[in-house]
Amino acid sequence: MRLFIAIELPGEIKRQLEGMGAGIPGSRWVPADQIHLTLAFLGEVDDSTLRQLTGALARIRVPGFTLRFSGTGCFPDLRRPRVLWAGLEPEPKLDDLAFLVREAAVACAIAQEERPFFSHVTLARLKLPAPREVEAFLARHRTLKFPPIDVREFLLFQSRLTPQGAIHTPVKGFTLLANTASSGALQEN
Ligand code: 2AM
Repeated sequence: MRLFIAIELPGEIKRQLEGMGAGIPGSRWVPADQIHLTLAFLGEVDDSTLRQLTGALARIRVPGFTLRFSGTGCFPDLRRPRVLWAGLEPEPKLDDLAFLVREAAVACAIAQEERPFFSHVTLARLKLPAPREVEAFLARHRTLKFPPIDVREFLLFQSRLTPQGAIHTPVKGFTLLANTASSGALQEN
């Protein structure tokens, strides 16, 4: 199975993010049903590794937290933009969660990127260089804001690649701690 781990976003916000895309040549906008906040990309995972991984993910202990959208940006830079994204205000609990999720993947021998986690929601991938249009887009959405999102769980998703595009299906959800006083650490035993 081709898998990734992500935080699901409210449907209304996904529809608004999807609707932002227009007027940039060579851009492929992520459809609402594929918009999420990726914590880790896993790639192909066999059944026995999947069992081990779900056990490791279930042992992660991070309190729930609130996500706040903040502005837009692009990767790798404004000169050659390839990915447009919506940004999020810094949230240490989200960083803890991404760290622990990736650590769980590595413990199951699933390779992870060396690059540190940078929280973002991918909106579009650009096939052509369009720096001027991208700059106008970023200026237009500099103050992007949505109501805060209470995050109570993260999800393991299957991504099936089809000629019509990727189909994402939740495989299993993992509930975050209700107690906001505890810190992001793996439970002992
Ligand atoms: P991103 O949009 O945050 O980059 C599901 O396919 C998600 O996994 C994508 O939204 C993408 O997250 C990430 N992803 C897909 N293919 C990937 C790859 N080859 N390497 C790293 N991340 C990937």
